[in-house]
Amino acid sequence: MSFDLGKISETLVTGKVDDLKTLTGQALETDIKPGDILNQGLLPGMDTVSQRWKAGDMFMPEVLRCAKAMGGAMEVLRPHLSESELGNAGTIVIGTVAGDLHDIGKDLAAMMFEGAGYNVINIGIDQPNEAFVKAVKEHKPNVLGMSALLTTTMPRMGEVINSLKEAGIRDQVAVILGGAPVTEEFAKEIGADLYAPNAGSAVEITKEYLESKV
Ligand code: B1M
Repeated sequence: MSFDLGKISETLVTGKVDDLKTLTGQALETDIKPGDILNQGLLPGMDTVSQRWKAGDMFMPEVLRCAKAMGGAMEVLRPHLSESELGNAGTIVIGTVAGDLHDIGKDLAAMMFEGAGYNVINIGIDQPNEAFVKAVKEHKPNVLGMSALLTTTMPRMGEVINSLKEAGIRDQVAVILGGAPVTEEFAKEIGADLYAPNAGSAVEITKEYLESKV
């Protein structure tokens, strides 16, 4: 049975959650490999979303719908993906720092990372500094992502980096920062490795950084 994976990409871009789940299920009934459904159907769709968003051709509610559709499709697909097809881009621990309840941008970044093939451990909002350190020790991610939306909570990011140093694990993980008030200068100043102005670029910046370290 032939199946056009382009239809999966197109449906993802329209953000139709149920249609995308149905199509993903139909693709699984063919002889197409689950990894190809991800790599040739879903991920190119997320790339398009990311590009349109960056170009200003798509707005936040639409992007969130697409990310939700991606999440739904991944629920259908995940049980069929082998370990090597799932999360093989790396592992990222991501969370919002202590005192900060904003999670929309952080979750969007998490979904973008998941869509790009990362194993994502989302530790949530209002996470004390120790929770980040604990998660890094436990999951040994390639990347630690922190989000802050308040100028009053941004200092927690530097504190987490210092705690990683004190725990002797700073050099084991790349640190990426995001959130509306965070800037590249701030990220450099506190000793983070990377800064991403938006969720789509976070994935690209991280990918380039990890590849440069191989
Ligand atoms: Co609040 N809030 N809020 N808020 N809120 C802001 C951030 C604020 C700018 C509004 C304003 O005054 N104009 C202001 C902060 C001022 C400042 O510090 N400079 C503010 C304030 C003051 C507050 C309260 C203190 C209000 C009060 O109670 N008096 C309070 C604080 C609560 C707390 O956290 N302790 C508060 C509460 C809330 C709600 C709970 C009501 C709600 C959050 C709901 C939720 O997140 N579930 C809320 C919201 C929705 C906002 C605004 C309106 C929208 C934030 C948002 O979700 N944007 C915001 C005003 C604004 O930004 N225009 C505001 C959409 C989201 C996709 O963007 O999060 O920036 P953003 O993420 C972007 C990038 O930054 C980046 O990618 C995303 C997509 O491009 N990114 C990452 C983010 N994290 C990343 C991580 C990465 C990579 C990229 O890798 C790790």
